[in-house]
Amino acid sequence: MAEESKLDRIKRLSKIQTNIRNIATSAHIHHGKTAFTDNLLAAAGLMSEKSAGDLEAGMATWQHADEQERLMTVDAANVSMAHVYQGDDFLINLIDTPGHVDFGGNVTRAMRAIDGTVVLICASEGIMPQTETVLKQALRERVKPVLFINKVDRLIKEMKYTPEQIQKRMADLIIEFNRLLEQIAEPEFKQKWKVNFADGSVSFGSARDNWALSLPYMQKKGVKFADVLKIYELEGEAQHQYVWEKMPLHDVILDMVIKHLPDPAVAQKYRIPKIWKGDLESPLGKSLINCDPAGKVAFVITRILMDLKSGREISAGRLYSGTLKEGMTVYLNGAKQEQRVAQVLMYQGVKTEIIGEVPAGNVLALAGISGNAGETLTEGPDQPFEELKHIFEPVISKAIEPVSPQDLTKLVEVLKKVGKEDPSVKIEINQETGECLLHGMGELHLEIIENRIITEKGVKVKTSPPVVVYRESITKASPEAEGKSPNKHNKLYFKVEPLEPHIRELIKKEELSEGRVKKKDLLMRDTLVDAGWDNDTALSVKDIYKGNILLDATRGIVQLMEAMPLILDGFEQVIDGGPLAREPVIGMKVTLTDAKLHEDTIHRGPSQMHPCVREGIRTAMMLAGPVLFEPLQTHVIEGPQEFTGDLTKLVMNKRGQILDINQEGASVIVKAKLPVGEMLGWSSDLRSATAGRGVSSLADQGFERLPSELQDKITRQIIQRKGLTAGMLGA
Ligand SMILES: Nc1nc2c(ncn2[C@@H]2O[C@H](COP(=O)(O)OP(=O)(O)OP(=O)(O)O)[C@@H](O)[C@H]2O)c(=O)[nH]1
Ligand SMILES: [Mg+2]
Repeated sequence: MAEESKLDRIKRLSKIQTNIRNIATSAHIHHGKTAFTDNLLAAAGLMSEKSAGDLEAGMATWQHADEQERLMTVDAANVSMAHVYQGDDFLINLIDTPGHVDFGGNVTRAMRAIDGTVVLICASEGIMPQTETVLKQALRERVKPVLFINKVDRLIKEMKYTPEQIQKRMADLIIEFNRLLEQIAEPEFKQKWKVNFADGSVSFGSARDNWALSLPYMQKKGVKFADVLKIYELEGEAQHQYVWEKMPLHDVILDMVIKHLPDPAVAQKYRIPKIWKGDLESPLGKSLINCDPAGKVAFVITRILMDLKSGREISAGRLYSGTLKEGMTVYLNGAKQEQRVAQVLMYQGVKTEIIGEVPAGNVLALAGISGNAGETLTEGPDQPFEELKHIFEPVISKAIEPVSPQDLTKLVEVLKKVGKEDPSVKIEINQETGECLLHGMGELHLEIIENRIITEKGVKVKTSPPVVVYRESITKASPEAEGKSPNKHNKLYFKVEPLEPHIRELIKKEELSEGRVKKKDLLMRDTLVDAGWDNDTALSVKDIYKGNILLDATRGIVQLMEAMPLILDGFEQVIDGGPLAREPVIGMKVTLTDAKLHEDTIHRGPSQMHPCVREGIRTAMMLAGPVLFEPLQTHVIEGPQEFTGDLTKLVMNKRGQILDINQEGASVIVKAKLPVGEMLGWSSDLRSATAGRGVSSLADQGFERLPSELQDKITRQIIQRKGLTAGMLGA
């Protein structure tokens, strides 16, 4: 019999749900995710074993030149491979995620596609702020973690630890990891998902040197803890031989992944109720819970790639239910259109291969479909999955323009593609002036995007220096304010007031879902009543948009139902650009108190209703103590102790606030909150303040009121930069 090809094997395994694991790597920047992924690919015969984890030789998952240049992962990379484990064949669909926070949106989206993740921590650096963030991202999607303590070679070679000290260090890291998990996880998983050394849900090793161990594996193979030291008494081929025989990384990791991470059918039972809010008793609901290949199709796009050579659009994602076949027509619930699946692809290593059809429970890719990341594909209109929302928002912007003005149309086209490929960048194109704005997560993010537009998309562009994105909000309740339609036939009355902080928190934590409320939402009512609102107010919510709420307190106005979609449009327009400087609005509760509407729909179309709503809400806002909010970031800064003074000075000079100072060995760890507006050029400032030895990582981000003495100055700056005129501002 002819030997089964690698592709046929993947095809065969894609149908055996119990033998599939959909997983990712999650970690703080540079803790070794890609070296780890390379190791697994090499063992599956999908890349040369010799260069696995060898940075200079190039990581197999790095598809863009900038990743090799900067030696860091930017895009999440999907790979699939088959492994034999204890005589049985398994399909591992793995997503290697980036560690730099600017690319954290890719992590959020990857979590939707998978069920389990290997969290890596560097044995020497330990748990870092970003470890906490990635764990949050995983648990939010009910993705189960296992732990790999990487870079143990550093404890041996650099820190000269004894085996006892190594063991102690690992025990401490496990305790710390579990404490974190207990803090973040939902009650149901707090205990269940703790990792431990004894059962093999923790392993340790060195992805660079291709070895790993876990307790069950050591027992099975008769490897002793002290054998770890022997690795580093050997060199080159002898070392390679030794670890390959006694403790090959892939074998130990597969042991951990296959035993402790769920197959798709097991995972969907508890993941679906969290990420899909439809009726679980409906046919689709049942099929999703059972991961039924014979059920109706439900696929979520988690990543869009434009093929560098052909320019073809590929949509990678997860199939939760049904079977996707080439030629099938599917419905995109976000775009509200039908499209035809031209090809069904699966990954083999880093490449996509045409496969014809794939059943539920797999990570795969489609050609012929053009949607946005987060889109739900079903057979005909159906309940979509919950929105994929990243924990941080873009806070840095740059204006971008083509070097030759005749390239503007091309640039606009390219920007639309860029926005699709990377939903963490927000593209704003002013239709009248042709001005294009890029909003991104940080300076590096925008730099990478700009370079890719030039090198990969072939448009020569220039950009403005980066500026910070502010927010507008209000400080007190307003009296009722009126908005009139241009034809004077319609009048709307609004009140605005600050939204209670605990309600904002509920929206942030997604316990209150954003979106327009079409029919009575009892679940939302209960949540709001529990939070202290009365029943009627809770039932009057019409829209939750970007952290703001619109309530309808009117009674018995005949035409209001009909006019409501236009009123919500107008509300959302105000939220996207407030009265002070057209910056986005946060933390506001708007109440529609009364309405006088023309009987005839002709007199209350969008061109009448939109300005009417905008005028009403913006007038109310101007009477409610409007202020600018600025983005602030909490950073954990680490440097040698002798630089403590320089570090605190640096923070103070940037209007920063020190939250905590701790000493750990020879290092000082400063936790500080800094305004993003003062942080442009932060990495080089930090380097010069600490002779290149300080590092900082982002722990949190939020918006706070800009100090009073800066309100006018910054408002004027934004107005000038945007070229806004008096007539365009205020109400
Ligand atoms: N000493 C040591 N270094 C390692 C080990 N694994 C990875 N590295 C090094 O750590 C650096 C980062 O490795 P990567 O695999 O790119 O880490 P990553 O987590 O994918 O990085 P990002 O994707 O940019 O967050 C490289 O210099 C690797 O050679 C290890 O086990 N031991
Ligand atoms: Mg990487």
